Amino acid sequence: MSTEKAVVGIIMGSQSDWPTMKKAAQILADLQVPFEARIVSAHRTPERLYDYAKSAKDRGLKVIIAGAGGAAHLPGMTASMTQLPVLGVPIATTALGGEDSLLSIVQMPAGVPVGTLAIGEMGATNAGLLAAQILAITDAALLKRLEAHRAARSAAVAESPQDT
Ligand code: RP5
Repeated sequence: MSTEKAVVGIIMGSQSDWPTMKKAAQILADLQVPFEARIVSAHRTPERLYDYAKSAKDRGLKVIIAGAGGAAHLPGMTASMTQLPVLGVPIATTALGGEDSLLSIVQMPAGVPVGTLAIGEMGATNAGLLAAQILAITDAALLKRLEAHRAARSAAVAESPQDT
Protein backbone atom coordinates (compact mmCIF):
# COMPACT_ATOMS: atom_id res chain seq x y z
CA MET A 1 0.00 0.00 0.00
CA SER A 2 1.27 3.50 -0.85
CA THR A 3 2.77 5.60 1.92
CA GLU A 4 1.53 8.79 0.22
CA LYS A 5 -1.51 10.51 1.71
CA ALA A 6 -4.62 8.59 0.67
CA VAL A 7 -6.99 10.27 -1.77
CA VAL A 8 -9.33 7.28 -2.08
CA GLY A 9 -10.89 5.62 0.94
CA ILE A 10 -11.94 2.00 0.51
CA ILE A 11 -14.31 0.93 3.26
CA MET A 12 -16.13 -2.33 3.79
CA GLY A 13 -18.55 -3.74 6.30
CA SER A 14 -16.53 -6.80 7.24
CA GLN A 15 -13.22 -8.58 6.90
CA SER A 16 -15.18 -11.07 4.76
CA ASP A 17 -15.63 -8.32 2.13
CA TRP A 18 -11.88 -7.86 1.64
CA PRO A 19 -11.35 -10.58 -1.02
CA THR A 20 -13.82 -8.62 -3.18
CA MET A 21 -12.75 -5.11 -2.21
CA LYS A 22 -9.10 -5.85 -2.73
CA LYS A 23 -9.83 -5.75 -6.47
CA ALA A 24 -10.47 -2.02 -6.07
CA ALA A 25 -7.27 -1.71 -4.06
CA GLN A 26 -5.32 -3.59 -6.73
CA ILE A 27 -6.39 -1.35 -9.60
CA LEU A 28 -5.65 1.78 -7.56
CA ALA A 29 -2.20 0.42 -6.72
CA ASP A 30 -1.60 -0.37 -10.40
CA LEU A 31 -2.55 3.21 -11.31
CA GLN A 32 -0.42 4.64 -8.49
CA VAL A 33 -3.38 6.23 -6.73
CA PRO A 34 -2.79 6.48 -2.96
CA PHE A 35 -5.59 4.79 -1.02
CA GLU A 36 -6.44 3.48 2.41
CA ALA A 37 -8.57 0.44 3.29
CA ARG A 38 -10.66 0.22 6.48
CA ILE A 39 -13.36 -1.99 7.96
CA VAL A 40 -16.29 0.23 8.87
CA SER A 41 -19.63 -1.43 9.60
CA ALA A 42 -22.87 0.55 9.48
CA HIS A 43 -24.55 -1.67 12.08
CA ARG A 44 -21.62 -3.05 14.11
CA THR A 45 -19.45 0.06 14.33
CA PRO A 46 -21.82 3.00 13.67
CA GLU A 47 -19.62 5.46 15.59
CA ARG A 48 -16.59 4.46 13.49
CA LEU A 49 -18.71 5.08 10.40
CA TYR A 50 -19.76 8.52 11.66
CA ASP A 51 -16.18 9.52 12.43
CA TYR A 52 -14.90 8.18 9.11
CA ALA A 53 -17.49 9.92 6.94
CA LYS A 54 -17.34 13.22 8.85
CA SER A 55 -13.53 13.41 8.76
CA ALA A 56 -12.95 12.04 5.24
CA LYS A 57 -12.84 15.33 3.33
CA ASP A 58 -10.65 17.15 5.87
CA ARG A 59 -8.23 14.21 5.89
CA GLY A 60 -7.71 14.68 2.14
CA LEU A 61 -9.86 11.93 0.70
CA LYS A 62 -11.52 12.80 -2.63
CA VAL A 63 -13.55 9.66 -3.37
CA ILE A 64 -14.91 6.90 -1.14
CA ILE A 65 -15.52 3.34 -2.32
CA ALA A 66 -17.84 1.49 0.02
CA GLY A 67 -18.55 -2.24 -0.22
CA ALA A 68 -21.15 -4.08 1.81
CA GLY A 69 -23.37 -7.13 1.63
CA GLY A 70 -26.92 -8.06 2.59
CA ALA A 71 -28.95 -5.13 3.92
CA ALA A 72 -26.06 -2.99 2.78
CA HIS A 73 -26.43 0.39 4.48
CA LEU A 74 -22.77 1.38 4.47
CA PRO A 75 -22.56 3.25 1.13
CA GLY A 76 -25.79 5.19 1.65
CA MET A 77 -25.07 6.10 5.25
CA THR A 78 -21.59 7.24 4.27
CA ALA A 79 -23.00 9.35 1.43
CA SER A 80 -25.44 10.95 3.85
CA MET A 81 -22.57 12.33 5.94
CA THR A 82 -20.15 13.62 3.30
CA GLN A 83 -20.19 15.57 0.04
CA LEU A 84 -17.44 13.36 -1.38
CA PRO A 85 -18.58 11.07 -4.19
CA VAL A 86 -19.39 7.61 -2.84
CA LEU A 87 -19.12 4.56 -5.09
CA GLY A 88 -21.01 1.51 -3.82
CA VAL A 89 -19.95 -2.08 -4.40
CA PRO A 90 -22.59 -4.74 -3.71
CA ILE A 91 -20.91 -7.80 -2.18
CA ALA A 92 -22.11 -11.21 -3.42
CA THR A 93 -24.04 -13.02 -0.68
CA THR A 94 -24.78 -16.70 -0.16
CA ALA A 95 -28.50 -16.26 0.55
CA LEU A 96 -29.49 -14.06 -2.41
CA GLY A 97 -26.42 -13.93 -4.62
CA GLY A 98 -25.80 -10.26 -3.96
CA GLU A 99 -29.10 -9.00 -5.38
CA ASP A 100 -29.97 -7.99 -1.82
CA SER A 101 -26.76 -5.95 -1.62
CA LEU A 102 -27.33 -4.45 -5.07
CA LEU A 103 -30.88 -3.30 -4.39
CA SER A 104 -29.95 -1.96 -0.94
CA ILE A 105 -27.21 0.18 -2.47
CA VAL A 106 -28.68 1.22 -5.81
CA GLN A 107 -32.15 2.25 -4.67
CA MET A 108 -31.11 5.42 -2.86
CA PRO A 109 -33.98 7.89 -2.57
CA ALA A 110 -33.43 11.09 -4.58
CA GLY A 111 -31.15 13.57 -2.85
CA VAL A 112 -28.28 11.41 -1.59
CA PRO A 113 -26.61 9.62 -4.51
CA VAL A 114 -24.44 6.53 -4.40
CA GLY A 115 -22.77 5.57 -7.69
CA THR A 116 -23.51 1.87 -7.71
CA LEU A 117 -21.32 -0.67 -9.50
CA ALA A 118 -21.87 -4.32 -10.42
CA ILE A 119 -22.09 -7.11 -7.85
CA GLY A 120 -18.80 -8.56 -6.66
CA GLU A 121 -15.27 -8.39 -8.06
CA MET A 122 -16.26 -6.78 -11.38
CA GLY A 123 -17.90 -3.97 -9.46
CA ALA A 124 -14.93 -3.55 -7.14
CA THR A 125 -12.51 -3.34 -10.07
CA ASN A 126 -14.71 -0.83 -11.85
CA ALA A 127 -15.13 1.20 -8.67
CA GLY A 128 -11.34 1.53 -8.51
CA LEU A 129 -11.21 2.56 -12.16
CA LEU A 130 -14.07 5.02 -11.78
CA ALA A 131 -12.45 6.59 -8.72
CA ALA A 132 -9.26 7.01 -10.75
CA GLN A 133 -11.21 8.52 -13.65
CA ILE A 134 -12.84 11.04 -11.30
CA LEU A 135 -9.41 12.02 -9.96
CA ALA A 136 -7.97 12.17 -13.48
CA ILE A 137 -10.27 15.11 -14.32
CA THR A 138 -7.71 17.26 -12.51
CA ASP A 139 -4.63 15.02 -12.79
CA ALA A 140 -3.12 14.83 -16.29
CA ALA A 141 -0.46 12.27 -15.30
CA LEU A 142 -3.11 9.92 -13.92
CA LEU A 143 -5.17 10.37 -17.09
CA LYS A 144 -2.16 9.18 -19.11
CA ARG A 145 -1.81 6.11 -16.88
CA LEU A 146 -5.52 5.36 -17.36
CA GLU A 147 -5.18 5.69 -21.12
CA ALA A 148 -2.20 3.33 -21.08
CA HIS A 149 -4.16 0.84 -18.95
CA ARG A 150 -7.06 0.83 -21.41
CA ALA A 151 -4.74 0.61 -24.42
CA ALA A 152 -2.99 -2.41 -22.90
CA ARG A 153 -6.35 -4.13 -22.42
CA SER A 154 -7.29 -3.42 -26.05
CA ALA A 155 -3.93 -4.68 -27.29
CA ALA A 156 -4.45 -7.94 -25.38
CA VAL A 157 -7.56 -8.86 -27.40
CA ALA A 158 -6.72 -11.29 -30.23
CA GLU A 159 -8.35 -10.72 -33.63
CA SER A 160 -9.37 -14.38 -33.99
CA PRO A 161 -10.31 -17.05 -31.45
CA GLN A 162 -7.85 -19.91 -30.92
CA ASP A 163 -8.43 -23.53 -29.89
CA THR A 164 -7.15 -23.93 -26.35
C1 RP5 B 1 -22.19 -6.93 5.98
O1 RP5 B 1 -22.56 -8.21 6.30
C2 RP5 B 1 -20.80 -7.02 5.44
O2 RP5 B 1 -20.59 -6.02 4.48
C3 RP5 B 1 -20.71 -8.40 4.87
O3 RP5 B 1 -20.82 -8.40 3.46
C4 RP5 B 1 -21.89 -9.13 5.47
C5 RP5 B 1 -21.48 -10.36 6.27
O4 RP5 B 1 -20.55 -9.98 7.25
P1 RP5 B 1 -19.80 -11.07 8.13
O5 RP5 B 1 -20.87 -11.84 8.84
O6 RP5 B 1 -19.03 -11.93 7.18
O7 RP5 B 1 -18.90 -10.30 9.05
O8 RP5 B 1 -22.21 -6.11 7.08
